[in-house]
Amino acid sequence: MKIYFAGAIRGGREDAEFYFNIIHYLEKFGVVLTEHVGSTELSEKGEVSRTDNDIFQRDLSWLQSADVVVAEVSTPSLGVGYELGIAEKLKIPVLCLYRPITGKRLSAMINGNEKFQCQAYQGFDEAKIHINNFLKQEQKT
Ligand code: 6IA
Repeated sequence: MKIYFAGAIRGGREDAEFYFNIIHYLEKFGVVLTEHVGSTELSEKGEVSRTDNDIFQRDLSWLQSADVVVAEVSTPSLGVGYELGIAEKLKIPVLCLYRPITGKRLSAMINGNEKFQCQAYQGFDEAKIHINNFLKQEQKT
């Protein structure tokens, strides 16, 4: 199974450790195409050795080849929102994980889209349950 993980980069790296843990867990189920998104060494500046156009082209072709998309959407990110819109158009199943934070609400364009499975979680154990349920469903189809 090819898994495209999406998480904020220039949107902010506050949740990088969550991304890292989720990616590590997803690797039990298949290949995570976007493993670098979880790198705790990666700053908001992102990959300096590639141009933005290289990054865009590469990520888009990975997304087109993905069987499923898992996104951590607690930190708002233009790039993640764009990837989710494309995934929907490509009919790729999407799981959006987020941690409810007082005073912040998930965008209605994500939470209100019935094609996405949006699941709140508090800790990593809860995130793992959502991932198991989502991938079990997708492995059956
Ligand atoms: O708008 P953002 O930068 O927060 O968008 C983040 C999303 O766009 C992620 O889910 C990535 O798949 C994609 N993306 C944005 N910037 C990069 C990027 N920059 N490299 C790969 N994917 C990117 C370079 C940093 C690299 C070392 C991870």
